[in-house]
Amino acid sequence: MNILDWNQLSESEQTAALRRPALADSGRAGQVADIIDKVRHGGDNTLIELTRNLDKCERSSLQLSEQEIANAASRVSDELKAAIELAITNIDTFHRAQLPTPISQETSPGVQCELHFQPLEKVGLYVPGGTAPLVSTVMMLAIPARLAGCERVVLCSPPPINDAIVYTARRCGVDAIYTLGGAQAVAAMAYGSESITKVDKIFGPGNTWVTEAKRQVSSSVDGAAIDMPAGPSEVLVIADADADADFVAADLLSQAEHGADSQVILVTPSQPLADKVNLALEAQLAQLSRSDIARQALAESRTFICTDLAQAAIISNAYAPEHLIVQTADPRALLPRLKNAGSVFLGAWTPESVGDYASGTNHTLPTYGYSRTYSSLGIADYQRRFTVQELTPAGLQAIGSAVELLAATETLDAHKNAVSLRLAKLEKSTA
Ligand code: HSO
Ligand code: ZN
Repeated sequence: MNILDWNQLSESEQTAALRRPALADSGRAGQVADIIDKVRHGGDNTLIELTRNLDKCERSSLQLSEQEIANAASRVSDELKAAIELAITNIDTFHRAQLPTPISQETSPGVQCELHFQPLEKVGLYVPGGTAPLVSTVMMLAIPARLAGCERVVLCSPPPINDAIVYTARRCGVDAIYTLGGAQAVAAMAYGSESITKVDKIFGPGNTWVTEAKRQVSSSVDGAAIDMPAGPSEVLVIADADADADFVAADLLSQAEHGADSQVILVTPSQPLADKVNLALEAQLAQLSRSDIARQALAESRTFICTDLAQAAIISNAYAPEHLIVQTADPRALLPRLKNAGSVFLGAWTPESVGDYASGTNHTLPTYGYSRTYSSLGIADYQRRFTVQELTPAGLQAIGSAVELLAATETLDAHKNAVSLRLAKLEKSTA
């Protein structure tokens, strides 16, 4: 990785060095809009035809039958099932703990204000296929959906749908599984078809077709909401001189292998550590099946040499990474200085991989700097909150004149009247 001395860079060079590569306009907006339009009007027939033409898969029904689900499950090894069970237990435990408690608060005597939570009724999950079948993503998306209380949870994944994805979806309580991918899957979930449920919100990662389709359906009133804006995956590692260079390199590579557009950044006050990490990267790259992808990602990645860990935190905060790994002697001491990270991994024994799969936290995280304002996926994303209020006559008498005055100040007479009429009636009845 290219090593840069942070303090030798001008302010504008520092800003440029932390800038993510521009997201190439996929140039697909028009094609995606066409697909969405076709699906809206043509329903299942169009979906079957698109699956035949785009995925080279011939099916008369998009939904997996019970028999197909059972067959897929029988092909998953017991060992993998046990690993899935362990991950499910931890993800369930951590997300269950997030279930919110309603609030009921008397703000002044006779004025009761409440905050309630309600699950979204129907949600759609998208799980990519391709070279890396993301079984873990099924758990990360479906477990909170079920815990939040969503009534219907459906899942789309492109053909040939991976057996472990099917098994995990069923195990996590997904109601219907469709072999359907790309923009057509997003369109089908957003608008519904004869066999596919129209959902309120769509969750999950995808390629540029999926991302563009999610963007389009979420900006249409009768489409569907989406989880968060998408960008390439990224990690920033803060490491001190005594960090294990092999561990640091392994963590950088685990992110780099996701895609050629993944970004990985190392920030360290130690030049010797930076050099050791570069050597370790070379050695480990040689062993990776996806070394081509990782190498491309590393070409766009960099190491910054900084003054100390306090400056490392400032650099990380400015970048706002999706994942932040802290491999220092006392990682927790740095935590109060850390802002804007999607998920933080403390210490040498906490690789990002554990959060990707099985520690219990969600691996669906804001990327591309969105960690400044967006949060890691959780129960809250599958629920809506709303308020309830109820006043007694005494409660209205206590705050009524303030409301009247505020309404009058805004010259909104009808607002004022709604209170005045009632206060007058109360006065009459007590006179
Ligand atoms: N690191 C990815 C999630 C993932 N890793 C899935 C492995 N499988 C984005 O946070
Ligand atoms: Zn990962």
